[in-house]
Amino acid sequence: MTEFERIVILTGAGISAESGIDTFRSAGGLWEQHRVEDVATPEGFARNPDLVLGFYDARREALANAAPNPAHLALARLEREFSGDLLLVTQNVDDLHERGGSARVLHMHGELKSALCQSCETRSRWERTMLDRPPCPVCRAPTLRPDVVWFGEMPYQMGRITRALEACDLFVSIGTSGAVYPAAGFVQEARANGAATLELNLEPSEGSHFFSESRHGAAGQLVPEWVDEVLRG
Ligand code: BJW
Repeated sequence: MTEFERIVILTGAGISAESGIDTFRSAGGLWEQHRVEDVATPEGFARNPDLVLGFYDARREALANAAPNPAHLALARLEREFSGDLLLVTQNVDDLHERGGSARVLHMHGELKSALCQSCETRSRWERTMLDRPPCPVCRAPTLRPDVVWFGEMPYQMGRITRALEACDLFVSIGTSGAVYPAAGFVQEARANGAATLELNLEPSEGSHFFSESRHGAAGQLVPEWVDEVLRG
């Protein structure tokens, strides 16, 4: 692993599973409890805003009782100690990477603790509920929505991610099913540019066959082991 100088890491819900945060597609996961079309699309929000605001309020509240696990901590250690370039991209809307010590995290699907005003388009840090229609801190309109990326919307910072995938020599995917694009296509973009590709996931993901190496098991064990390997040199 020592030969790598530019690493891009993509994380998904599986990295936070051992912190007690529900994943989406597992048995008993969020998509068994709610219809995706109802809670994770702009159309669902337009149809029933109370349902969607309540869904995200409950997840924001659950986050308060969760703590980062050894996988989050290991990636923070990698950021501190790796001498090359590192980009950590997460599809997760939780803040467990930051609370684990990562200072630079790109949240491509937004953040639970951020509000997007539909009137003035300002993004504001947000820790409270939205179901009660609080005013936007900037324009005072009661038009806040969760600052998350729903199906049919453009994920954040795609230009920066694409450039990093073009330049990286290692792409690592951790705890994601590979079911949602554009993130699911990152492995092929990195491979097309000659990067090595590694998957760390509980089970083979939908795109497992695209990776040059796959390791299967719990992120809380696999990620610290892999970080040790990289830093041992
Ligand atoms: C463990 C573990 C442990 C468990 N240790 N592992 C191309 C083809 C087909 C369709 C499309 C396409 N391009 C776009 C689309 C449409 C659509 C899409 O992908 N649809 C699919 C259903 C096919 N995509 C979009 O609409 C996206 N926008 C877009 O494409 O814009 C246009 C565009 C064009 C060109 C370039 C760029 C853009 C937007 C997608 C938004 C997704 N939003 C959500 C909700 C966010 C807010 C919220 O959190 O509520 O994001 S959906 C949900 O899925 C969430 C997640 O971030 C995302 C991925 O889920 P993830 O993280 O993979 O979780 P799971 O549960 O699926 O998997 C967990 C994995 O962990 C499993 O494998 C477990 O085994 C594993 N695991 N415990 C290690 N302890």
